[in-house]
Amino acid sequence: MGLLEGKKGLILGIANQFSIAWAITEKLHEQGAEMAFTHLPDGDRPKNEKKLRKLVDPIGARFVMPCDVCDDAHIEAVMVKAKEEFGQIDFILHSIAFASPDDLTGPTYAASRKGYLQAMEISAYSLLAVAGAAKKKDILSKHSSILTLTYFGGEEIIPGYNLMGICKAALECGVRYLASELGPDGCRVNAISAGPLKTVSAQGVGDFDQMLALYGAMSPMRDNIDMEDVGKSGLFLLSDLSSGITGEVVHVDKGFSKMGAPPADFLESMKG
Ligand code: 0WD
Repeated sequence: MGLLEGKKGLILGIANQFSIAWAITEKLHEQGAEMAFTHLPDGDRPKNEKKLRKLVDPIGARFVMPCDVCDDAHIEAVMVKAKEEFGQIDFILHSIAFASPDDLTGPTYAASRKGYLQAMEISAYSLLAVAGAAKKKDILSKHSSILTLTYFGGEEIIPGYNLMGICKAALECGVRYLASELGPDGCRVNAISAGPLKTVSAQGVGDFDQMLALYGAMSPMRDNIDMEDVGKSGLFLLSDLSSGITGEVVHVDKGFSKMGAPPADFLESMKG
């Protein structure tokens, strides 16, 4: 029997097959989870819905709905549908972030007020909004788990991560407050702080290839993570295997964030 047999959940943030949320979804599906999915609303051409359906229809998506997390009515509609379809849910995966390139690529002191607010709304506030809407509809089961995705640039300075680092700091703090507020209902809230992975969102972050090279050379494992690594950790945090863990930011980064100085072989390679 799968780890998630009989468990139901919502997945927010699959853009395509390279999305982190898809890697986690595949693991959840292997373990028997039943899931529903949201995508960014489409304009005239249904490309987001189409890309998502191509992935999730074959694994038995219970429903697929548009949801712009900037719109409370969209979030509410998803929760209403989830209640109709599932009654209660056992997990929510929030794998969403956005900052406009104009505001992301410059120094943080040059970010526009509007860009800052938009990035914060989509990348940090949305977790509170989604968790709040689920609580209001009373759809979280007594042993539920909410998981979001963050990055080390929210804890320490990562040149190029800029405004998104500020958003991730807020998101991680939100994880802790939500954990304390939803804990009495039996709901756990955690984040995975993932090492760099080539996805659509990652393309907006400066010097991405250099970052991959740095992780490969400097991390304790001298390696980068892959989708399998993040998928398995997502499964762990959304399942009962992590029943004692809440309010945590779990680093899935081959240990990069634990290094206080470069290892000797890295320094040696700099000489050559
Ligand atoms: O290296 C990486 N890729 C890392 C990503 C390292 C560490 C953390 N992360 C985080 C990201 O910051 C994000 O929070 O993981 C999360 C997922 O990122 P991803 O899988 O790298 O990115 P992607 O496949 O682009 O999915 C993010 C999605 C959006 O995709 P697009 O490409 O269409 O922007 O977030 C969704 C959208 O599907 N999204 C929204 N969903 C609802 N409402 C909104 C919105 N307003 N804006 C973006």
